[in-house]
Amino acid sequence: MTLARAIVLFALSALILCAGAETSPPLELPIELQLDARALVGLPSEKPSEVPSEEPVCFDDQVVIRATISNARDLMLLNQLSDDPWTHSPGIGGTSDWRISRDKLKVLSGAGIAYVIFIDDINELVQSERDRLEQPVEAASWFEDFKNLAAVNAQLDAYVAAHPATCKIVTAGTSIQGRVIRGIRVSRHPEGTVLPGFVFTATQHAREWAGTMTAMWIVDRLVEGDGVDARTTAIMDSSEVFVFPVLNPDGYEYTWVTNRLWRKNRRLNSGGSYGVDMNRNWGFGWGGTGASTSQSSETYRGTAAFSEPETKGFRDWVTPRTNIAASLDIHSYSELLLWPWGYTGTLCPDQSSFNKVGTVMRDAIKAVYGMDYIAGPVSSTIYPASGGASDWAYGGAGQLAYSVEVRDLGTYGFIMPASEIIPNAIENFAGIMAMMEQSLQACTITVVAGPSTSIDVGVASLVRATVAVNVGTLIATNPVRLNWQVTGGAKQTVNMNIVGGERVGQLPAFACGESIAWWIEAETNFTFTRWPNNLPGSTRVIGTPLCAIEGDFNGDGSVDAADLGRLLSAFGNCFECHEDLNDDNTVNAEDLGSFLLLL
Ligand code: 0X9
Ligand code: ZN
Repeated sequence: MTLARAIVLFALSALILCAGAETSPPLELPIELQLDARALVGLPSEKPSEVPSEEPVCFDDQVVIRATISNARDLMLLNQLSDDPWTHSPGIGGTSDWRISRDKLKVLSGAGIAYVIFIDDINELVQSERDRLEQPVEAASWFEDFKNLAAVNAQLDAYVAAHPATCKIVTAGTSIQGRVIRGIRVSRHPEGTVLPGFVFTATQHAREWAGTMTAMWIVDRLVEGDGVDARTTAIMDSSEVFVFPVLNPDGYEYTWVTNRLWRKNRRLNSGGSYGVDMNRNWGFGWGGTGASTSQSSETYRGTAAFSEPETKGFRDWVTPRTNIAASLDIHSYSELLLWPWGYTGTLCPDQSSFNKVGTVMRDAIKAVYGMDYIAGPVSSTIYPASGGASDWAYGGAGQLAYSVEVRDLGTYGFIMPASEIIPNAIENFAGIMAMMEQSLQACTITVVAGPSTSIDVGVASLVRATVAVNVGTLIATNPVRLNWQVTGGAKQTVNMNIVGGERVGQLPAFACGESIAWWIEAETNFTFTRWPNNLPGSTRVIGTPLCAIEGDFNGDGSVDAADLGRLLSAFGNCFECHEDLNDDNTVNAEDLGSFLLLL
């Protein structure tokens, strides 16, 4: 083949590889600025409908810049010049990243807007990633390169097949195009066990592929580390973990097939444009600042809170799972660790807890490779954004809800090199472990006084404990509870009231030969902590001596009126209880008759 012919073929293949203008519509300005911005450049109030392209979208002659926004005019101008802000709703006085045609750069310069080119040829980056992914190479690890939806789903199935005792597929509804929103439950305990839960979600924003891989890494580390690594084993001992690697499956598929830089879901809006920004559609503070009412906007909030089947499906899956202590919604890029609120600049009621746990997470991330994630509330750390997932997960579902923007810092943005998948996942998993460990230590329960292994028959025992709250706040009603269970009997609970700075409760008197399991629970707005160990089913066991004299239920050495009282109050069904003298599992007139002969 001659060189000329090769060049022609190459050019043709490039034409076939992708076609059409890019389809991402520009970000809308805040509502109050929208009309002015449009009027400024003589645009109508709504943009023309997007024509969906079947061919892969090209990004010819486009660059990604980081611009310094000095005033509202700069922001309006960038919104008019760029079809795709990569960092959203940038504040005045800060910098933000934009994908923009190279020929528009001179307009920016002319307007005195300072910028730096971060990605000189975004089309080249997208095309070379595409070429690479079309020719998959034999890899040592599943995590060596990005994976499409089918591969993600197959890998979830593979985890279940390899670890059937700990992994199970869970589903949270169906996308607008009918794809099932799949997740995986990882736990050593059967479903329905009372235990704290954690939820990890990724890829609400279709193009944020680094998040998908980070979520899959969580599953991988949990199943591989269980029984091998002490900290992972401890998490598996005490909790259940849910991972949903792709919350926006339609959008994700679309980024693999058609438009690598697609962000929203794939709803066909009434005006003909596509997509609702799922992370503006959640129903806590929905409809406020930092979300657009314009259908074509990259931050379009949808027609109502939870108008989208993806957000609604996930809400309906989460709502009954009140045991979920903490969650993390994974995005890219910018290396930020964020918490509520996004919809308002006001600090949330649990700011100090979010800050405390968030700081441990940030430090854990940094300890791995020195990456310095900035941690803080969404609104003040990046920008106000209403309708975000973590605002709902905290405000609507009571979780210690974080979101993270993983690597990088803009060098490649959404097109993160494959070589960064594993390091990025490793450092974020360190933060995730910290999040789970901190949440599990929500309260420190210390027993000051209580029965030891054996107690006297017929004597009540006092339990005194101190409860220090580390994360969250104790719930208003009965937050600290003393529980016990006589072998074969039903669980009993009393509230532990505050007496002199301690929590005090009383175990009742037990009869001869009874064995009792007891434990303490402290409940915060996020989770509950259990003593003696913070593990499902953990108890302290005590016993009573076997009484020598039949009918001496309280073990005081004589069969008397007090024992008669105990027998009468035990009337009814009773499994292996002492008062059941003829062992027929009921205390009734027959036992009374026998007892009267013993008096
Ligand atoms: O704007 C967003 O939705 C997120 N940034 S991104 O570049 N990935 O689009 C930030 C989300 C912050 N979290 C909440 N608003 N809850
Ligand atoms: Zn995102």
